[in-house]
Amino acid sequence: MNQYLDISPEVKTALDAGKPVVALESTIISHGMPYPKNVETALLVEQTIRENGAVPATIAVIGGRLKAGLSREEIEYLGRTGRGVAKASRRDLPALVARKADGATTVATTMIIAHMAGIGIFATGGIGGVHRGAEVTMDISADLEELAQTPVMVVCAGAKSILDLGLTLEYLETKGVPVIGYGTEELPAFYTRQSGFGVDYRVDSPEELAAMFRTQRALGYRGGMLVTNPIPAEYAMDKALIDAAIEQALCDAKAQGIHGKETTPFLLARVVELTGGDSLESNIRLVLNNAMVAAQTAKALCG
Ligand code: PSU
Ligand code: MN
Repeated sequence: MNQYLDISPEVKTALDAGKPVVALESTIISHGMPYPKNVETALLVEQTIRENGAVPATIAVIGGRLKAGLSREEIEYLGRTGRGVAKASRRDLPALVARKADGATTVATTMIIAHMAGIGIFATGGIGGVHRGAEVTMDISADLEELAQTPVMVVCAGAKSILDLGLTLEYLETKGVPVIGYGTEELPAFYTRQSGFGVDYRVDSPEELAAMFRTQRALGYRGGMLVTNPIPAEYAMDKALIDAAIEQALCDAKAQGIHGKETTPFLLARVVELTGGDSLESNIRLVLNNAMVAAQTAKALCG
């Protein structure tokens, strides 16, 4: 086992017994939602995974240790400290570990640590991708490179249109990452069920997701798989309303000169402010929905 990795006793017992485990990220806790909703949501996501027959492993860096499986206190700490905890993507791990610091893990880093721990499936809200204007800024999330090289299935609700969804799909195609629609032929756009872009394959059951992932492993591929699961219709947002908030958030980011790793957290927080919390409720619902599908798929993978 990696010398910097700590697997919680509950997660370790489950993994040793071949029981289903689902990884969860912590940037969504510290940088993706405001306190205390972030902590409530993180605990509710864990509960949803348990109710669907799997063990949750929330991932973070604490005191320089790579943690797979957090205590309630650790989740509370990450949520309360919020943006005071470093956002940890792939390039940040060496510094944080060497300095014995704390970090909230992005999709990329959660995949790295999940894979180290032997966890093959991970549920979250939305992934990072190719930003609008990336043909000039070159702002492309490290999440996409991680999907290209780390064998973890990521269950998300697509990506927010703070990104260029078309370019994000092109990038994933180039990198050989299968993009699966769960019960849909269209890429979901996080707050809404449709984006106007098609997915590579539609899959309608956890068993079929498990079969595809198993086959990807058996083929000897090194990369992962992206499962996009649309937000339940009753929680989807009005497209015009959310598009207007995103446009405004993008304008504000430009006006304030936001760049680099601050871009995504800034846009996420600004959209929540502009929509008066409606988008936060949708965000919570879609994460719970992804946790359910991931837990069911983790069970199918063990069966
Ligand atoms: N998109 C969301 N919610 C999030 C994130 C993205 O809708 O919480 C977080 C995830 O942790 C993701 C990270 O991995 O932002 C991407 O950041 P960046 O674009 O800087 O790579
Ligand atoms: Mn970026």
